[in-house]
Amino acid sequence: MSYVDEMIERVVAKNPAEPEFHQAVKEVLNSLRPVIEKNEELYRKEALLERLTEPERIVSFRVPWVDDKGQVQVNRGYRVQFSSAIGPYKGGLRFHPSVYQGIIKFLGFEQIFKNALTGLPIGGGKGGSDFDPKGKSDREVMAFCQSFMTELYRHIGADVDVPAGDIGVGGREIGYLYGQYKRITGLYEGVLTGKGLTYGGSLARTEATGYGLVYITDELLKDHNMSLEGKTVVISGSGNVAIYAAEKAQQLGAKVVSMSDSNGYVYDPEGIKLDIVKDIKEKRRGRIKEYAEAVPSAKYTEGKGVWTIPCDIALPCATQNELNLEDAKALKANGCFAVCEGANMPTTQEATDFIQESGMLFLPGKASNAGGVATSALEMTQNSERLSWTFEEVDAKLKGIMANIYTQISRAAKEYGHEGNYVMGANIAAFAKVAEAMTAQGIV
Ligand code: NDP
Ligand code: 2IT
Repeated sequence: MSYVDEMIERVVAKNPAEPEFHQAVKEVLNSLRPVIEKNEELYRKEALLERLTEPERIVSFRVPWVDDKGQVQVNRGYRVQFSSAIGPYKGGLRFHPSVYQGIIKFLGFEQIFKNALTGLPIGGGKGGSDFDPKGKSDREVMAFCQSFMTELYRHIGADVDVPAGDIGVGGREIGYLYGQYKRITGLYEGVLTGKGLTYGGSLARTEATGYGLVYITDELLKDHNMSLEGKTVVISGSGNVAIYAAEKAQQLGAKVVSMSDSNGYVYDPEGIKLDIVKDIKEKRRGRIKEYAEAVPSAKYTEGKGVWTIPCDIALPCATQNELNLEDAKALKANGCFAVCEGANMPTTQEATDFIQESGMLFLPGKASNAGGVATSALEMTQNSERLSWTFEEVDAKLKGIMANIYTQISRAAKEYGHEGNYVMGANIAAFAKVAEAMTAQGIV
């Protein structure tokens, strides 16, 4: 049996009941086949793939807190420190009721490769909790964050492991987490990114993931002699990534006609008015349904179905496996020609295969959403030199990083005879860097 097939069997057997982790590992290993086959003997001897798929460390901990009624609640917290081959562990924290070890491991595994593509010295990690911030008061969120950090602080540090936001973790949560870290350790250091601008945050970090997604989509289109100008775009989600993807797409001349949340989606043929979405989501923490109540041209539909809206370009920016084979077929039938992932693994494997086989363009999240973590790394740099760069400086660097990622992944795909297969290109280019660093550092 080939080394890759052996490894896939081993990962499934050793990590039972973690389907998202299996899915992420299979996608990476399957696309690495041509590289692994070339060096099979060496990699087997070094157990490179065994080491790559085994996290360096996982911590799981109790998070007790008191709700507004005086009732004690208990959640479970996680931090997966997956790989420090190319730098300190780096990756977000997700607070969502669906969080369990398998989700954090899939995200941490993806993060290794994504971070490698940024060209910056950051390793792969991820963490979070099954805590649901939805409907909680600010005091409850603070109580949870303080309790979470009271355990997490001992595992992290500016040169050790630097968490940030993800689903359910935005500026408010990062603030509470940072305050508690500082209180316990007495250190004012860049231990978290996505911080507020008054206490060490970087300009453009809030916008970075969404902007970066659109910058690399623009690179992809340019390479295929097209542009965003006049294109119709459907975006799922209405959180941090979705909002700033919509903003940049509009700035570049596209028309965004739809956004969603876990309850349903809105369709606005006149183009989404982002100030209204921002007011609902960023200020009032409301539901996307309220958009249709405020905008007469918009229609709200309960449930999934955002991918049935005709568009040229689809940007899934909500969560894993939100775009399945049926959705992909609907997009294709309606004339969509490009799917670029803003979320982590939003497209199922079957849908990805269909999209690629049917000749649509496809950018995998580990390349196309890397602008967020790249800008986090720029925040770390600014914290280390105790300086703050201007918005324009950070944005220009982000744009350069996204262009460089596009060049790397398209070149790697071509080199291995799979031109236009950016999944293979991303995995191969990222693996080359991580594998070289692992080999150089010996058996650790
Ligand atoms: P937010 O919490 O800001 O927004 C998440 C959005 O996705 C919300 O609209 C939410 O709807 C929706 N959503 C979440 N879970 C589900 C679900 N199970 N089903 C349907 N809709 C869902 O998160 P982000 O925008 O930060 O993250 C979105 C995606 O982007 C995630 O996959 C994340 O891992 C990825 N990502 C984020 C980066 C960042 O910098 N923030 C960087 C790179 C990737 P609702 O409010 O109803 O829950
Ligand atoms: O998935 C991701 O890359 C993030 N949630 C951002 C991680 C970070 O450290 O900025």
